[in-house]
Amino acid sequence: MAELRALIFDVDGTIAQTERDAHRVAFNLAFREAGLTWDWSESLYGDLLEVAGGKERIRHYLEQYQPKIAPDFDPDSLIPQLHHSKTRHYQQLLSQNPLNLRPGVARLIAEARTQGVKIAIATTAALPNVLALLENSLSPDSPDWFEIIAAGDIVPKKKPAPDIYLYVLEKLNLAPENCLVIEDSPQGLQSASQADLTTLITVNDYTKELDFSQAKLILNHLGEPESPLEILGGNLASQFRALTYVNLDFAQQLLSLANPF
Ligand code: XBP
Ligand code: MG
Repeated sequence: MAELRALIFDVDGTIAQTERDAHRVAFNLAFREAGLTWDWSESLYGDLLEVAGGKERIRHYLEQYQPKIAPDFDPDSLIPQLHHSKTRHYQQLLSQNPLNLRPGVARLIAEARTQGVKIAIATTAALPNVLALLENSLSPDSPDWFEIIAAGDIVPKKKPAPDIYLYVLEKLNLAPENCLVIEDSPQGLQSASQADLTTLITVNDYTKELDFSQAKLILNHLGEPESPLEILGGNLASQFRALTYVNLDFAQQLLSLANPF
C-alpha cells in the first residue's frame, strides 16, 4: 500500500485566497509607487494568473499589454524593482489585515503534525510572501512546522514545470507515492503530475472554470465538520460520495486508490 508520509501544500489560492485582495492590490500599489498608470483589474488579473510567479507575470504583462513602453525602460531592472516593492506592500497588507486560511487547512495541518505526517510547501510565490502569510494567518512559529518550504526562485523553472515538486521530493527524501499534493490551479496540477504526485484540487473563484480533467478529485474546499465540502468532479469522485471534510484517513484512501500497485 502507498503509505501517506507527507502532505505538500501549494500556497496561493490553496492555503488562502491571496490573489485578488492581496497580491493583486500589492502589484497595483507598486505600479503606482513607481509612477506607472498600470492598474490590474480583478478580471485582467484572472487572465494574468495564467503565468505563475510575480516577476514572470509582470514581464508577461509588459510584453502582451504594454509593448509600447518607452524604450529607455529596461525590463531587466524595472521588473525586479517593481517586484521588490510589491513584496513589501504584500507583507504590509497581510500584517495589517491577516487573511483567513481556507476551510480545513489549519485543521488538516494540525492533524498531520499530531500524527507524524510531514508537511511541506511548493509554491511559485517568493519566500518572504509565504512567510508573511504563514506567520500572520497560521501561527508566528508555523514556518518551522514545515519540513521544507520550497518557494520562488529556488528552482529555475516555475510551475507548470515539475521542478519545484521534484525539489520538495528530494528534500523530503520520499517517493511520490508517499505524498499527497493539495493545489488550486491547472498549472499546479500539471507541475505535480509531471513529478508523478497524486493531487487533490480545491478550486477558488479564479480557477473553478478551468480545465482539471486529469484530476483525481476536485473539491470546493477541504471542508470542516460544521461546513461540509462539495465534490465538483475528478475521476475518483464516485468513490467519495459521503465525504464531508478532508482528514488524514481520507488522504490515505485517496493516495491508495491513485497508487494501486
Ligand atoms: C501563485 C503565484 C505567485 C503569486 C504572486 O503561487 O503564481 O506568483 O501570484 O507571488 P502558488 P509572488 O499558487 O504556486 O502558491 O509575487 O511572490 O511571485
Ligand atoms: Mg496556487
